[in-house]
Amino acid sequence: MELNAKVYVAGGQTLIGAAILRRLERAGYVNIVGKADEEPPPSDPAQVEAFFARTNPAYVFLVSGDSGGIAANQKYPAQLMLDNLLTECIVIDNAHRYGVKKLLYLASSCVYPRNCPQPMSEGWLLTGPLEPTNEAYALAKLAGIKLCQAYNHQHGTKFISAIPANAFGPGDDFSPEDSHVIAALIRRMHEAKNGSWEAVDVWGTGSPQRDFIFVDDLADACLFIMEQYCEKQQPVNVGGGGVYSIKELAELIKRVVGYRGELRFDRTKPDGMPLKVLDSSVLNGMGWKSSTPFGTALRATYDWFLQAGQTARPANVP
Ligand code: GFB
Repeated sequence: MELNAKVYVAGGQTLIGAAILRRLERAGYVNIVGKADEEPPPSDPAQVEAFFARTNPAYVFLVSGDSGGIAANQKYPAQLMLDNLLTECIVIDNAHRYGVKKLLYLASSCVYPRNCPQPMSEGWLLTGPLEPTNEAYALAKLAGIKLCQAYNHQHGTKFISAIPANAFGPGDDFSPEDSHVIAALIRRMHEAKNGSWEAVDVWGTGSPQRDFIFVDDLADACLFIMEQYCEKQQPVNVGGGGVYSIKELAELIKRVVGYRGELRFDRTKPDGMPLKVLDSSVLNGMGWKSSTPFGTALRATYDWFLQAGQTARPANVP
C-alpha cells in the first residue's frame, strides 16, 4: 500500500475506523478519501456508489456497521443485522465494480460457535451453533466474510477478512446500557466514585472470560494485515494477547478509576459466551503482536473518557 495510494476507511467515525485513520495518518498516508463529513452513509447505495465513482479508492478498510454490547445485541438484533448486511453488501459490491485493489473486512469474534474449543482458531468457523445473545449480528458478520470470499471466487478480487477480539479504547461508546463491558464499567465506576456509592453492579456472574484488544493495537494490525496478509479464502484472527475474567477486569478498572466500593454481581443479567479467546498464532507467526500493556490501555481509555467521553455521542446504536 503505497503512501500516496487512495485509501478509504468505510466506518471512519466508529471506534475502530477512527483508530485506523489515526494510524494511517501517523504512517504518512496523504491520500485518504471519505474522512469525516465526506464519508457517505455506508448503508445508502446511491451515495456510496457516487462516492466510489468520484474518488476511486485503491484500498478499502471496511469497518462500518452498527455494533454494541450484549444488551444492545438483545434489544436491537434486527437493526444490527440489517445495518451490517446492508453496509457490507453495498461497500463490497462497489469495491468490486470500481476496481479496488485490496479490501480488508473486519468481522467480530462472535462469529465463532458458542461452544468452540478455546483458543478459537480460524478453522472452527461454522462448525456449531452461535451464542444466542448475538446470533443476528454474528450471522451478518459471517455473511460479510463469505461475501468477500464469494467475490474473490467469482470475480478474482482481493478481499480479505480479519476477526478481532473485543476492542476498546479512546473514542469508545460509553452509553450506560448499550456499550461494551469496558466502557460501561469505566463509566459506572467513575459515577460511583463521584457519587460515593457503596457498590457498583457488574452484569452476570463475573466468570466469563474475554480476549480484549486495545483499539490502537487493532488499527496497527489492520495496516499490517492489509500489507502482508494475502490468504483470500481464510480470515485471520487478531487477539489482544491477554485473557481476563469479567471479575478480574472489574477489579482492574476499579483500580484505574480509583473507586473504593464493592462489586456486586447481578446474576439476572446475561453472561453471554462463557469463554471467548482468539488463537492468533497465524498473525503472530507472520510477525505481528499487540504491544500495549492492558493496564496502560485501560488508563488511556479512562483518560479519554474524562476529557471527552462523558459528553460524547453514544456511538453505534439508536
Ligand atoms: O462487552 P460485552 O457486552 O460483550 O460483555 P460480549 C462482556 C461480558 O461482560 C458479558 C459482562 O459477560 C457481560 O455480561 N458485563 C458485566 C457487562 N457488566 C457489564 C456491563 O455493564 N455492560 C456490558 N456490556 N457487559 C459482544 C457481542 O458480546 O461482543 C457483540 O454482543 C460483539 O456482538 C462484541 O461481538 C465483540 O463479548 O458478551
